[in-house]
Amino acid sequence: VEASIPEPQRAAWNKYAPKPFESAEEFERETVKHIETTLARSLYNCDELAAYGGTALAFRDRLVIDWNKTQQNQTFADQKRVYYLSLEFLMGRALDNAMLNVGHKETAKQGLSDLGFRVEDIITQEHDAALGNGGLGRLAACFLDSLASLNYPAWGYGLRYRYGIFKQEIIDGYQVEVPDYWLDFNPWEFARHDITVDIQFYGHVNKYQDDEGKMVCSWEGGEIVQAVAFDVPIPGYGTPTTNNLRLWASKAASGEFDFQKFNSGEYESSVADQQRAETISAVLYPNDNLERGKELRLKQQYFWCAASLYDIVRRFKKSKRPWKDFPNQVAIQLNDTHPTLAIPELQRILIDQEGLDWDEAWSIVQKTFGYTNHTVLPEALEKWSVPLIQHLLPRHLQIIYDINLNFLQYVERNNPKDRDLLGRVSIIEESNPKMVRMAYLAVIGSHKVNGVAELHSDLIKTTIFKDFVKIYGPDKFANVTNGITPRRWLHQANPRLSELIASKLGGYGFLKDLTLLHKLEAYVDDKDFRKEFQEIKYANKVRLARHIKEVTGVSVNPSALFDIQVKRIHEYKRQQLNIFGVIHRYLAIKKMSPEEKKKMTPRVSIFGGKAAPGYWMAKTVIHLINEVGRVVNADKDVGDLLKVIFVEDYNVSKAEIICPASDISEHISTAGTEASGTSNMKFVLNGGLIIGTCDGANIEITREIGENNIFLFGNLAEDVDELRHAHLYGNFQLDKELESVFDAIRSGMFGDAGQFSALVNGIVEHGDYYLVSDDFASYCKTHDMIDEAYKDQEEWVTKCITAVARMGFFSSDRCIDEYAEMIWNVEPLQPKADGVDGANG
Ligand code: GPQ
Repeated sequence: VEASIPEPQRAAWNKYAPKPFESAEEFERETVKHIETTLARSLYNCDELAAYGGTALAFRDRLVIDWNKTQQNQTFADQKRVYYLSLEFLMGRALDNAMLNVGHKETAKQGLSDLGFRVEDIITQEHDAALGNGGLGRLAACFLDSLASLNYPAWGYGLRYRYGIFKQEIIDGYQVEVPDYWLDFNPWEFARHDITVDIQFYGHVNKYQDDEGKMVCSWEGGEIVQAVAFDVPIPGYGTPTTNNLRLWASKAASGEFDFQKFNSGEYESSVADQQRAETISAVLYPNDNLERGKELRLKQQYFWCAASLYDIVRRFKKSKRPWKDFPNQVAIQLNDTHPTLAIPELQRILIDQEGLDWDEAWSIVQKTFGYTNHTVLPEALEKWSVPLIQHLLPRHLQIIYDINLNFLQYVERNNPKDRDLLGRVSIIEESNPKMVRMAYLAVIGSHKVNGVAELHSDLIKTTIFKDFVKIYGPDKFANVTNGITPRRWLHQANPRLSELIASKLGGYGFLKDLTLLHKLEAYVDDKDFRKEFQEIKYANKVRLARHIKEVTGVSVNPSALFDIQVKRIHEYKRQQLNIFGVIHRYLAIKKMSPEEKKKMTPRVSIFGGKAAPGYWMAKTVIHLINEVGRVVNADKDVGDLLKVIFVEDYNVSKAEIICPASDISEHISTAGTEASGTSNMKFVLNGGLIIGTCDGANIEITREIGENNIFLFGNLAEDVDELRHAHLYGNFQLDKELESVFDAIRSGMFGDAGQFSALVNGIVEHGDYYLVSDDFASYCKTHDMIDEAYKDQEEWVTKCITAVARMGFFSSDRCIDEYAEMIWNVEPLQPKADGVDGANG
């Protein structure tokens, strides 16, 4: 209240309060003004990038007005808020989404055309905000969109990396990583240089008696790094609610830039100190489903958790409520274990700084946090070495030990006969060095733990958290099946399909309530509807074919069956199964007579995805795909019957072109390994069918759309252990067809065979951990069925339309309502026209 304009002057203020543009003419005035003044460009110096800048700034102005009102409204309403802590937010581009959510895309289209530009060209000038690796980061972005669209008072908290996920170039068939410096021009963020938090590292713990004779701990010494807030507005669709994503950047603390050193001529080393502080938020770790235990990564995690909690606690304290109200005002969701340090950090704040008793504090902590698990893969479960935590965060290590002690005593009391249990569930793994098991800490410090698809949520209860189900009972564990935002993944990515649906459903209501799609089933036999549906798919394939031609030089026939697998390259996702299947197909075509060839369904096999820079096997798979493409695409015997394409640098904006263009997409992980998958949902929602294993959300997609509308194959999760055992100890026979594929690779058909030997040997000699051989026959057979099914275009389009109509469940709006009710206990807050009732009156 201190900093507000005094009552008598408010009339003057309100007279000049910004008015958002409404007409094309007003849009043009705003845009030209921004180009000339904010960007300092002119009539003679305005390219598409500058036009993008002006347009973005004009829309940003509108966004900011709503954003300010939303924040005022939320502050005054003073109700419970959600804080979504994620190390990754894979946002993609913002302008098109802002246009959709703010409205006025048509206005901008008209205005830009008056100025000599096309809105589609302007939109593609924007650099993707790629602060994430894959599904986990994109889920966080979809959730922010849904939280705002449903009017939940919610903030995201993350890191402002200077370098997002690397750009991928393919050079001579190999992946090459290029740094992604994306902040040259970013109109979507606001630096809040006045909102900073000092973050402490290293040092030691002092224990002493306070005035009342109570023992207290204080963490002292070490070094300080400053966190600076950067805020990004997150507009909702069909509502003025505009939430905040707060990203922290690291900076040397003000005392750190050492003027002593500076004056004594050690300028360089004082600047070096500064740079060292800035490296904390410099780069996103490019690993997906893998943790490597690097000190800088732990520093990132603590830096971000501590800054976010300081901010959340500061906001709560303004309300002057008693501490026991904290969990009624604050829900914090941990996106995987990456933010688990927030648990001991909140406990530390409450006991060391606010003087609460341990038990009182711990009860607040447990009620505040919820934890989402996104994987059961052992290599992805975070463990940090005790000596490292001791060194970097000495007080937190003590608190973790105390949490563990209390927990183990509780377990012991309730399970006095089970001696092994204590060792199994201890937060501390008794290895050398000892390790802190972050997932256990997250389970113990939260009131709810959820998986991301039904199978996955069942699996965590029977595998990694089995003992915890026994300790806490099953109700602590829940499922929230993932979803995607239909705004970006239907309307923006596939505007023609969205328009067609709207024309039948009487408007765009389905973008707010995706279950309305079920009404499309009434049109499944409608001739005109079917024809237009097919035309749209064809046009989307033409659009992708054009992109492929531009970047690879290869021409593909848009009438061929487009078979797409785009996602991070990982052995468990089994791109190797796909490319072996492609080789099998190629060998078959080579043996065909002209008559047989005539009966073949022409195919384009499209791959895309990044490999972690240190993941050698994944890089080998990329290399093999490119080598197969080089041979097959040049083979005159094959022609249009088969093309193999690797689309380089798969990211959110490429996905927006690729997902609407598939006939079949591949979701073929070894059963039990893919927690959910979300691109499966994007492809089906855009009118493509899928081939998949009984894994992750594929199972629920099947239940929703019907098993006649999906191509399932392969072994089940419950059989995986036994099959693996058989590979290692049983009498295992390699699949014969797969053997011929390996022979072809070994013959040098796709270049130097030595390059691919590890890939082949992993299956032939080293136990085939991902069961490629076990699933190969049913995979190939299923692809043959797909060829046949595709020949009957009438039946095919019936399947596609039916599937789209039944995808309503997979909206991220449904997920967010489930989290809100089951985990957060928060209510939406209806926006008010002026931000606050009566505040301007
Ligand atoms: N996921 Cl642990 C990631 O993208 N990165 C990770 O490090 C971990 C999980 C994915 C998971 O593999 C997918 O199956 C999920 O659909 C996705 O998280 C969102 O839950």
